Amino acid sequence: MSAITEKDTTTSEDAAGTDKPTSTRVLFSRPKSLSEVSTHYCPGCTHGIVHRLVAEVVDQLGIEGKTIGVCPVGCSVLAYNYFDFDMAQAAHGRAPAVATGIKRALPDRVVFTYQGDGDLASIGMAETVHAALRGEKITVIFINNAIYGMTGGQMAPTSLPGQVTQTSPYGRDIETVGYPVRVCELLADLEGVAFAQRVTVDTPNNVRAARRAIRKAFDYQIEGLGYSIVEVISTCPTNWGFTPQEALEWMRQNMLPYYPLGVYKDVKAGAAASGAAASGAAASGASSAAAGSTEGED
Ligand SMILES: Cc1ncc(C[n+]2csc(CCOP(=O)(O)OP(=O)(O)O)c2C)c(N)n1
Ligand code: SF4
Ligand SMILES: [Mg+2]
Repeated sequence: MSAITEKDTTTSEDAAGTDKPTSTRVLFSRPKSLSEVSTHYCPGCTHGIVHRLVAEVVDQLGIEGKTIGVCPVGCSVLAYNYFDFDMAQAAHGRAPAVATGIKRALPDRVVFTYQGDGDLASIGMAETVHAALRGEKITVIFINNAIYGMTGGQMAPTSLPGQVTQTSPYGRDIETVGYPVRVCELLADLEGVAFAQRVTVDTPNNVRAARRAIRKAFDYQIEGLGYSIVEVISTCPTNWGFTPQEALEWMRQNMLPYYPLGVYKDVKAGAAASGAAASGAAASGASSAAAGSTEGED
């Protein structure tokens, strides 16, 4: 796909006396680390945005030759078709174990997993917690869309209280199935975790904040600081039964209050800062990301 460009408003006269633009400016182009193929994601699905952000960070760092991603089982099972660097495929929930093996065998590589909430927080919860406890020097990109997307909309460990899904037609009943898990809060207490941040991608500012978080998570891995995770509060318009626009609104109204945006652990900022950031995020919800996103572009 060719880049989208804008003609510079500065003009100069040519020989015939006609004003001609002197230059063009690139407004949008495909990151080098994304293959030139269309994705299979549904309209309004945020998986595609997050793919792009990961690819942009890999490009920024110039690490496409040493990056290895691990695909989950879920709607992003085909991520290896979209990233233009090495990828491996893990069985459902096992991405942290596969990433651990790759990183230990090839410590100079930058290794990340890309996992949905069913994959990471249900069948893969043990792998997740133990990889974090071991302080594996891997990065986890966690897509929390509060549902099992690929398999048709069953309840996930992250589905909200009262949320109607294929397997909770009367709404998630916490009396019988318990409470949704807050993964960043859970992992932040573990010694091996260097960085944990929850972001979303519903506005341009929040997209930029999400990219900064992903960049930081990769940086911390490269610096050997430990396990890093970025949780992205995401949409699944198809299984939620909404239009893309409605899905964004539902996410803001329902997910962000339960899953406050913010930094939950940052070993460089110190342990105290992480708790303060998290409780501040809990109080202010989406605004914490919006505030963070007023910083300049990386
Ligand atoms: C061992 C095993 N158990 C169950 C499944 C069925 N399965 C495939 S994808 C999936 C859940 C996907 O949901 P999530 O991880 O949230 O990803 P999403 O599609 O929402 O991005 C399940 C249960 C499987 N493929 N393998
Ligand atoms: S089913 Fe949901 S998560 Fe899967 S591609 Fe469609 S919108 Fe995205
Ligand atoms: Mg999911």
